[in-house]
Amino acid sequence: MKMVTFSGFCAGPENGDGPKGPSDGGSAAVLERQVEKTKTPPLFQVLLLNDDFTPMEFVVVVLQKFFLMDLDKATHVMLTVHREGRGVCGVYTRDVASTKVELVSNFARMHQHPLQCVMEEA
Ligand code: TYC
Repeated sequence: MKMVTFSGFCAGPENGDGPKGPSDGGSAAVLERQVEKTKTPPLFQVLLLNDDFTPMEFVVVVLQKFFLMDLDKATHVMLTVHREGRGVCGVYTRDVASTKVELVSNFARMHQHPLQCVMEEA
């Protein structure tokens, strides 16, 4: 969405010393046109990657705990990752996505699983 605003500035010599305009007896007007561009922030997918060692049950717990999925949804996403190599857990702004990646990675490391969680622009 683009917004256009005008900031008007009018000045004129109050004591009559300044330059005189051709028709207004000495006042000057400046109009500035400003175009404000509002950009929507980029979104990032958070993904889990498959590996051969992380237990399926652990991945389901991760999806429930950090991505607020119910058991059915978490099982479905886990099986997608298992079969296809990767799967989307959610789409977030940069900071939220980055925090999820950190939390999941730390949780997996804490439990000594090699589970990889990454983010990429949507
Ligand atoms: N492939 C793992 C297994 O057979 C399960 C798994 C699923 C691991 C998803 C990681 O992101 C993952 N135990």
